[in-house]
Amino acid sequence: MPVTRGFQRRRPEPERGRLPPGQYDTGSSWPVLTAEATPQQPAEAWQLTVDGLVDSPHTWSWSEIRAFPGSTYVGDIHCVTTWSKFDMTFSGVSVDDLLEVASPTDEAAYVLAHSVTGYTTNLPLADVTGGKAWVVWEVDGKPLPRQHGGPLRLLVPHLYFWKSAKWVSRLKLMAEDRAGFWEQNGYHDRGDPWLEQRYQGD
Ligand SMILES: Nc1nc2c(c(=O)[nH]1)N[C@H]1C(S)=C(S)[C@@H](COP(=O)(O)O)O[C@H]1N2
Ligand SMILES: [Mo]
Repeated sequence: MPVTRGFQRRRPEPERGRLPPGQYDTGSSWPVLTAEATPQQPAEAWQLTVDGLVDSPHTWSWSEIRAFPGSTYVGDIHCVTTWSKFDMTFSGVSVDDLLEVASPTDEAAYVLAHSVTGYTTNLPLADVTGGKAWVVWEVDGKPLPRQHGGPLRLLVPHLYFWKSAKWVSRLKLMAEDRAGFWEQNGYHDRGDPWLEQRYQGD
């Protein structure tokens, strides 16, 4: 169907309701939040493993990861330190595509994401399936900068951004939930920005 132009009034963007409670718009700046030293391992040496409660544990090389059909997220991100950033474009592979190869067992209910640095973060399996999570290597059409988790980071934009592990190297599927780095240090287990789940007990 042809697109009708001209006489349709363009609706303004619905800005109201876009910021989760307690968040502000960081505008064009993109803060860097890193608890550890930035790893220097070259991209070509990068590997990504999906293991734990799966029928086919799998490790992909850098070139194998990038050979997956591409998948892009366009939207907002929300950091627990109260900044949100609108209209980001991240590209990589959908976690669904990785899990289709690895094939989680019936017992798998949680994921612990690991960075090469030792940083970890835990997620319910349901929060990384159904088109809600990616492993990305591009932002705004360019390689993901090192300080922002390049060459490879997890992206789970519907949860606070600490769940999006930078320099991701492993997704381990588990039957039980196991607290990651910030979760052990008082952050909320799930981290839904719309429910303002910042800290344990929120
Ligand atoms: N490996 C690793 N991943 C991490 C972090 C970190 O310290 N180490 N910080 C988390 C937090 S608290 C946030 S808000 C985002 C920050 O990503 P950015 O630095 O690209 O903005 O990464 C998340 N992933
Ligand atoms: Mo954060």
